[in-house]
Amino acid sequence: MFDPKDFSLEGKIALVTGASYGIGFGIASAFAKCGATIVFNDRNQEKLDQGLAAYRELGIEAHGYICDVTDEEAVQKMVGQVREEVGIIDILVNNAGIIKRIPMTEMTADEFRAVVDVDLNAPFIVSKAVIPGMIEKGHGKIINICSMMSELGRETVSAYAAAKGGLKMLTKNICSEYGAYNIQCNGIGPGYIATPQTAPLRERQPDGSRHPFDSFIVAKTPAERWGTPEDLQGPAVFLASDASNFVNGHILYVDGGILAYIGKQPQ
Ligand code: NAP
Ligand code: GCO
Repeated sequence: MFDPKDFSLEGKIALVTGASYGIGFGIASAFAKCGATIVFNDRNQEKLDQGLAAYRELGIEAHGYICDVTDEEAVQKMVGQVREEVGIIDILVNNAGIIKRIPMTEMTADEFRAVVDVDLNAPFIVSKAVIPGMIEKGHGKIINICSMMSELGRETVSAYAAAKGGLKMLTKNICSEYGAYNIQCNGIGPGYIATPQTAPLRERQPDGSRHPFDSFIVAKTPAERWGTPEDLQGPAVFLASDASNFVNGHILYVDGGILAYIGKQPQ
């Protein structure tokens, strides 16, 4: 029988990677409001301290760790430390991500690898570290932050699109491989969200007018606006909660309708 408490995250421990600010911070804050204990990481002390202060401002006592998610040894160490200091992780959000906007024929193989390392290899590394604890506990939720680029391409983002397309399939594979252990692995595919990652696409022109890409996104989105990290909070809570226990291997696009829309017709 339906119980609204199924949406609660009371008593759950959630690790959100790269969550000092941006989408990760928004998702972790919502989890905390629903009762979860928050664990997050960043690459350096300064950003970690900024994150801890931002959580405190919202009344959230988050646990912060310095860890580069591409470093398997460091990730294993962090997950072990979290287990000792906080407890076994129930919810993992693979949020940390980077983008390099470079035309493919000008991109070096090292630049391509660097993007794939953070956006695809790291979700594998962190999930691998966390899944054994979830099996031990008898349940687990993994949410991979995918992208419009899990479905679509565009100029300059070959590495990002390849990684986010791969992340969609890693999501389906974790579902396939660990669903029998009561682990649900789903993805969220955000539309264009106003965060530091997309700031260059929204920079004002010297004459004060909108960046052409900014206007393009507003025109391409039926909601006629950029998304915010807050737009992702409800969907993330749903996928982290018992309310979604039979939802597995799904990518939930939260995009104001971009993927449904062919775009404005020429006048
Ligand atoms: P953001 O503002 O650039 O934040 C990214 C976060 O990831 C930062 O905290 C960053 O930490 C962290 N990070 C990057 N590399 C890391 C590493 N190796 N180890 C640990 N942390 C690392 O990005 P965002 O817009 O919030 O995006 C969050 C996620 O959503 C990404 O996966 C992104 O691809 C995805 N996404 C974004 C959009 C969008 O429109 N904004 C849309 C779809 C999907 P530092 O401070 O140390 O750099
Ligand atoms: C870009 C953007 C996107 C978004 C997002 C869309 O340059 O096209 O950065 O890739 O960040 O992932 O869902």
